[in-house]
Amino acid sequence: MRVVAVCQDELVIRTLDDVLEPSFDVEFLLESGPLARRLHDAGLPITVGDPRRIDTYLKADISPSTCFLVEDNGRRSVKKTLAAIRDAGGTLTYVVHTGVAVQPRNSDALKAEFPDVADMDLSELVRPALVTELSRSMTRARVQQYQRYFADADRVLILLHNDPDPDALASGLALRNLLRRTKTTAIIGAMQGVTRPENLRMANMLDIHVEPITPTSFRDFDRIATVDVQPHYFGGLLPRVDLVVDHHPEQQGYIAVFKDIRADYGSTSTILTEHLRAVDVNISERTATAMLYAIKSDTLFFARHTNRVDLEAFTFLYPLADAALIRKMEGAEITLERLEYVTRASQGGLMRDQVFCAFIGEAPREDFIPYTADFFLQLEDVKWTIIAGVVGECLIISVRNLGYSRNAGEFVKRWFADIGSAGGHRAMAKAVVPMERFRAKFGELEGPAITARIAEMAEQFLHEPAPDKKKEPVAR
Ligand SMILES: [Mn+2]
Repeated sequence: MRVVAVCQDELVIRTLDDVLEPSFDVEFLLESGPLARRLHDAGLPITVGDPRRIDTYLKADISPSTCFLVEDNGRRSVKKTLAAIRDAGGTLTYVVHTGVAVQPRNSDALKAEFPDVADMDLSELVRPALVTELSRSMTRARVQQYQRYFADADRVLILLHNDPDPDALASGLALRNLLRRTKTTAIIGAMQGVTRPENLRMANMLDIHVEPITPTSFRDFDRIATVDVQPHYFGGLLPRVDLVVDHHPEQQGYIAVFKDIRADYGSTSTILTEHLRAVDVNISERTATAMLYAIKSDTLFFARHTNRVDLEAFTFLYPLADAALIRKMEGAEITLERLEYVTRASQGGLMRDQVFCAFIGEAPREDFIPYTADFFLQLEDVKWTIIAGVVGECLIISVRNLGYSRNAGEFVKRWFADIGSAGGHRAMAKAVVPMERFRAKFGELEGPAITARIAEMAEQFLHEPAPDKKKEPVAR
């Protein structure tokens, strides 16, 4: 495509020449003068002519697909230039503002006279790249600090939460990568272990070994980092760590030498993608695949709480990852066992105002409850799901929503914080309440009565005015 750029400033000309070549066939139109001669002698495609005269363009042999860039540096009106281009038959015209910020009134006046002309602001074009680059340098400084701090350790523990999910597993790999360590010098560990079938499949397919860790083994490590979880989660067993990288709301009650907590990010893998990019670490296909899967899974493929940065990390990782392997890892999440709990929920559940609630009775494993909550969120017309079930002595309540309504974390805190642990994100939350305490607060309820009581809680909560935004505790 041919581009005729009408510019007056050397920096703008040289920059545009650099940027547009070779994708565009660019030439610069300048009035005769020392700048035109100098740039011409330097080999730039310079044409000399008066940009305010029609015949300058007629001579230049323009076609309807010629694109015009007219620099407006604020020193001299570009109206005559725009009129000449228009009268010569130019149709694709852009004004590039390079001077001090455009006065809206001038811009409006220009718009009124030349409605087909599009506006661009050089500073707006430069801003996104520059801001990203500069914030990356802040991340770089932070990453280099913790890299140095971990460098002399013999053994490092990267601790995940008790039932590691794809984000935890991928974050473990990513941090090990950032610390430039192997599986013998940086252990990825968890107090319990991977249980959900698709998470086990991921760990197997990507060969991620999660070592069982006990609180007494903490002291065998020279440095400890937690990813996708903060130390308070371990209930006082881990009062001090060296590094925390997490996307759950920030908690008090522990000491971390370094931390990077960004509660507005959709996954911890998103944060760690930025760390990896900031220090230019080579990302293996395995790590990229794990991280891409983690972002997909933590954001339900961007269906819930997703930040622009999650999309950026996804875009960055996608060409580095094995997308076919991700499809295999996802497999069919549905198992006969899980279907059993989905069936229970569908038989005993209540649907009111796009809120689906169900008590599914006893379950041998906790993951049946969030699985059922996720499952019903796929239903047409469902915006909230609240699924409760009994595992051992506790009632587990999993809450999911589509992320643009009231906060799920606030819901569980509103009803359960006083009798158990309760917290979470805007779009997903969990409460764990000893059955005894649940009955003490809400009465001797059984089966359908529990479903009905939970539906009432939802109705009441969703009709209460939303409180001011505050920091909230986390739970899974
Ligand atoms: Mn996560």
